[in-house]
Amino acid sequence: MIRDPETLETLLDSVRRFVRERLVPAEDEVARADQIPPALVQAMRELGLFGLSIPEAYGGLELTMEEEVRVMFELCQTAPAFRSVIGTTVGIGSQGILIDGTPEQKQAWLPRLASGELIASFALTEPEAGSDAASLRTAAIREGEHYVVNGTKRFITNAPQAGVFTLMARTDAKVKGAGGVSAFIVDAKSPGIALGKIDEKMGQKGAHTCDVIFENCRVPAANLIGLKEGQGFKTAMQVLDKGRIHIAAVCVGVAKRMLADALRYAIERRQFDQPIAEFQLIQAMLADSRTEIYAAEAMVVDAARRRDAGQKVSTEASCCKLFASEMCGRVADRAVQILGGAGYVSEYGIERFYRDVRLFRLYEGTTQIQQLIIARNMIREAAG
Ligand code: COS
Repeated sequence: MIRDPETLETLLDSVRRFVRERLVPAEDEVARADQIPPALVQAMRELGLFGLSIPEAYGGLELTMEEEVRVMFELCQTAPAFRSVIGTTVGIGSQGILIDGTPEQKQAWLPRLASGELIASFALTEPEAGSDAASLRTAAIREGEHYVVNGTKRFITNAPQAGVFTLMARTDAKVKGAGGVSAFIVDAKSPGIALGKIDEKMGQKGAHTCDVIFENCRVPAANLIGLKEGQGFKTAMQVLDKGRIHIAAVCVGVAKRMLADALRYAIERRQFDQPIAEFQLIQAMLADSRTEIYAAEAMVVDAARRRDAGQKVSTEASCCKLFASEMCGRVADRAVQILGGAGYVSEYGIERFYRDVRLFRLYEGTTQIQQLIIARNMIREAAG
């Protein structure tokens, strides 16, 4: 749903200009330094990017899902590490509070997230609980007006910068699966939280992940999301339903950029006395990429509209994440192929994108987890 086309177009224009004038020129330096310059983060705050999905009542822009994905199509036509700065705050880090938090919890945290004063991270994954998220072991044991948290979370995006974590922990040790999991809002400055060393990743330099270790960390009982135990897994799954549409939109944006670079190269590069874009085998790669990007974009917009209409979109979100992330991998591979030797050397930037986009098929649920969710939902629906 688009509420006001003119306001949205103004925002999209500002984002396009920001990407073109500030982010694209900084791509190489960010990759080299493994750091996003603070001035760019500040510019993102000023553009309102941290508050895209947060209601206006809490200082955000309150974009609908359709508006949010359209912003991602534009913002992501550059190195995906830039999106990551705002990604967890716009998405998985804040949405648990928004979806299931009490009015007091929303009031306490959302305004500072919307302004970009605080960065939110989502702490679900553990060393022994990745795809099987319901098997998580981090314990949160009630002691009076607090929960005492012990355990380790792994690969937590933006943890080194986080001001607040949405933490999934087991409040009932006797309940082994999803039913024993609760979600908490945890102030990152709480005593008893330590960060592991920053992970050395294949790509997306500038976006940081690390372990978050909780050792007798006392979290106020008032920070239990929704003040209800045992709801945390469902909260996390609803957060991921939205997150997966968001990531699919990110994939579309990055794929558009890679294809634009490949097309420009194919038009400029001459072999056998003509631009390589004239060769049909190159044209096939360009055309297949354009077609798949169009398909993914149409899927993402459709899923976003369905979510805006209040429909349950678990299946559609997984379809989008699966198709768009795999599509993005194929487009990256073709872009390297079109650039040939130049695609393999750092100077042209395509090899960086090739490494960056590999993550899309892994995080917020692997391709295989999306397949499993889609098929399970189909079987469930068929059973009525
Ligand atoms: N919305 C609301 N509730 C949901 C839901 C959703 N999308 N998906 C599941 N649930 C509920 C189920 O209805 C069930 O509740 P009941 O017990 O009341 O029926 C509960 O949650 C448990 O669900 P389920 O039985 O499907 O859990 P499983 O452990 O079998 O599997 C998968 C769940 C595999 C789908 C889940 O663990 C998953 O998504 N794994 C990947 C995790 C991931 O994406 N990690 C990335 C880290 S974040 S970057």
